Amino acid sequence: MYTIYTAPGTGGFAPETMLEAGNARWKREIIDTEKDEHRSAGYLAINPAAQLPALILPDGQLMTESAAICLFLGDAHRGTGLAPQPGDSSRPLYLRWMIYLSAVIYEADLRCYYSDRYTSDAQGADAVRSCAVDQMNAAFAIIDEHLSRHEWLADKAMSAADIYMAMLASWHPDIAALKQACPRVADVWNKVAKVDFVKKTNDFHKLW
Ligand SMILES: N[C@@H](CCC(=O)N[C@@H](CS)C(=O)NCC(=O)O)C(=O)O
Repeated sequence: MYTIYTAPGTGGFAPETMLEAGNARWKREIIDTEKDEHRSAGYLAINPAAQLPALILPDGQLMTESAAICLFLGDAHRGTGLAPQPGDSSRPLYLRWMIYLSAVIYEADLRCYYSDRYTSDAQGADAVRSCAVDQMNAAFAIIDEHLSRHEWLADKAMSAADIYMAMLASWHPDIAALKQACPRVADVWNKVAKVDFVKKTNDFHKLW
């Protein structure tokens, strides 16, 4: 049994779609960030970074980092077809975009939504936020250009990277502007949103 520490609307979304897709045995432990439960001693003992998601594997190991969890679950439940395997020509693209999404866009989201944590200047948060949105837009534009030549991020078939991208797109502070600037990102997001296990996960997360 997997246990995922999560909350609606958070980065638990992508790992949970992988658990659903893989028909894994799993359960949610909901951590209420509004009540600061992610900073409680109990949760810090699980994830000292005070972030969601965190996953306990059936053998008791802890995993954090949403992209790493998706990569792990994609390999552990490879029957889903959501993780191009070593030897598949799509594997390099898959790894490239998973890391790019997590390292560049997720991080820009954190600078946007927690901007006061990224400056010691009491007046600096607005500038951090606006710069983060510019960086998000530049990164989505790079992805959109890639999607002009590839049907999915990893080329031939939907992968965890497309699901992860849909999650990040849904967090954009101006979704109408994102869809207009990046129509191919919007198309992939639409296709991802129609998949049954994604819909089921979104019933809990309500990202869109
Ligand atoms: N790099 C981490 C980032 C996780 C993260 O920042 N999660 C947010 C929710 S989407 C969180 O825990 N926020 C609470 C806080 O930082 O106070 C990952 O990909 O899992």
